[in-house]
Amino acid sequence: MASLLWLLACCGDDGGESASEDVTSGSMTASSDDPSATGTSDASAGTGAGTGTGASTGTDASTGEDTTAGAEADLLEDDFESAPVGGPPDASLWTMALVGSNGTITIDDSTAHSGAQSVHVHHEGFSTFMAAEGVFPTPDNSFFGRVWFRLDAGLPQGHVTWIEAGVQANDVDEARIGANLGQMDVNHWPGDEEQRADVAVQAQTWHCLEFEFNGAAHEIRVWFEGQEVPGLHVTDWTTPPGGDGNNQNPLIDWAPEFESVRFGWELGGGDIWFDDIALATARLGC
Ligand SMILES: [Ca+2]
Ligand SMILES: [Ca+2]
Repeated sequence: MASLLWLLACCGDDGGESASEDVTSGSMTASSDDPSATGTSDASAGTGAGTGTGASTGTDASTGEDTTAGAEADLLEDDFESAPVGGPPDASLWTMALVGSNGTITIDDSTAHSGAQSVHVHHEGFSTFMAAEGVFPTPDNSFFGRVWFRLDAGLPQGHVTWIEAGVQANDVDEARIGANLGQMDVNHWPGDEEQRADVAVQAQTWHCLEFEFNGAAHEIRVWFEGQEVPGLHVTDWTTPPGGDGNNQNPLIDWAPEFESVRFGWELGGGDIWFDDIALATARLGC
């Protein structure tokens, strides 16, 4: 009976049960829409915003943290500037991984973090991903990533995944970064262990996300706008102190053999853009 009660109390995969966890409109409003921040032309010019990391965070402290990173993108780097608009991303870097999808993944020049182009994932159906597989295996079954992402809407209440890493087959053995219940989350499958944290994601705004999948240490770390998100630091998947999650039982030696890292959208539906995706053997910074 106790386990039944636990099941009833936990696992908000459908996102529909916790209206009390409303985290809309975070207080850390960025100043990136302020035209005085760049002083030239309009926001669509892009290049100024691409170098001005301070504009997206607005704090000297976070800018300082960025300078601690800065490794080379020694595994993969794509600014989505060379592939034709309206077509798929560079096939030498990306494998389409659509499972039960009615979505699309296309190069887009309507918005960009760097240059004039980004990649737009429009998701309907089950799973709409582009996968980087040629970089694996990586040393010690570990790697870092950095991506700029832009959501059309804010963080959804339903459970969705935007980045996942694991074996090549979908939903077999993987770790995920996405959102649930209006928070960002990290999530493990199978098992559905989850940790969540409040992160000030704004609609129609480019944000920097960094991650580390450390398969040797069975660890995940996540940085948002150059600052680590403690609630998304995974070791044994138990809910961290002061954090949110659905697991109280340690999960040991959980890391998959990383063969693929996928960017896109799984579950729910919506639109996300990615730009300046980079993978490396050390932390890159924004
Ligand atoms: Ca670009
Ligand atoms: Ca998946």
